[in-house]
Amino acid sequence: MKRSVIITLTALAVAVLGSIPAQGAPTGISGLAASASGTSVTVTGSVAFGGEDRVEVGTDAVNDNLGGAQTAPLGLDIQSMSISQPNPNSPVLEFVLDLSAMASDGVPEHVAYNWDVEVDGGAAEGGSNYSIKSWRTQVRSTTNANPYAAIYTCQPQPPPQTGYTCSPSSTVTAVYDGPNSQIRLSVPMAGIDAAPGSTIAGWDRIAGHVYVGGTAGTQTLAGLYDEANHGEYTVPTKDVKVGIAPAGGAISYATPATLTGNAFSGTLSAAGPGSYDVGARACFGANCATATTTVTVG
Ligand SMILES: [Ca+2]
Ligand SMILES: [Ca+2]
Repeated sequence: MKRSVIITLTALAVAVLGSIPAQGAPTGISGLAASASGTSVTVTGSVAFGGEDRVEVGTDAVNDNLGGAQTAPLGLDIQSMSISQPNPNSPVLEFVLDLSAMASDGVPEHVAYNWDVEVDGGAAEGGSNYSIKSWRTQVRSTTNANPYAAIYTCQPQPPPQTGYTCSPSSTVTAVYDGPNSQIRLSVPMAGIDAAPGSTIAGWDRIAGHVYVGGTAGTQTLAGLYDEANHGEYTVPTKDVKVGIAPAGGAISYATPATLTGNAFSGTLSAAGPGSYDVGARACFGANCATATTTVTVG
C-alpha cells in the first residue's frame, strides 16, 4: 500500500474519531431551595441526570496488527476501547471498540472480536468473569440476527485444573459501523452481574483483554490478529451532594443528599447567624451540574 494511502486512511480515522458527538443531555438541577431552622439548613431540588459520555479505558498502537497497514482496513487493527452508560435510566452499558478502519462493515464469519472482562475483581475476589464476543456474521446462530454477539460466562475450573470454562449465557445487540470504524455492543448490566458502582476491568485470559482473531464461529482461536489491554471502568452512580459557605465563599460539595426519584433533600449546618451561599452538585459519572442559592440564618 502506498504511503499516501496509509496517511489518508489514518487521517480519516482521526477525523471520524474526533467527530463523534457527546452522548445524552447534560445533567440539570431545577427548583433549588434552601430554608433555615436555627442553624440547620435544608436544601431541596430536582435533578435530571444526563447520560455518561464514552470513557476511554485503553488505546492501542496503530498498524500493529498482523499484516499491518495492508490488512488494517479489514477491521483488524484495534485503536481504542471505551465503556459508558449512555442512558442513566436504562441499565445498559455500551462497549465500543474503535478500529483504525473497517471497510465494508468488517469481515464476515471468520473474524471474531473478543472482550474479556472481570467484574468487581473477578472470581478471585468474589466477582465474575465474562468474555463478550461478536462476529459480523455467524451462520450457525439461530438466536439473533447478524452481527452476532454474545456474553460468555466464565467459571473457574474445579481443582486440580486451572483456567476457566466459558459458555454462552445471553446474546447482546451489536452494531458493526464501517463508516465510523466502530463495533458497539449494548451489554445489559444484569448480563455481566454489574450494578451502579461496579468495577469492570480487562481480564487476562487468552491474549490481551480485547483481541481480534480468526475463529470461524467457534471459541477456538485460530489466529491472533491484534490485541490490546485496558484499564478499569466504574459503572456510574446517581449522586447528589450539597454544601454551604458564608456569602461569597467557596462551597465544598461534601454532604450526601437523599435522592428519591428525581427529588433530592440534604441537611447542612451553618456556623451561626448570617448570610450563606448554599448549593447542590449532581453527577452521573462525570456528567455533573451545580446550582446555588442563598439563605439567611438567624
Ligand atoms: Ca492496534
Ligand atoms: Ca495491539
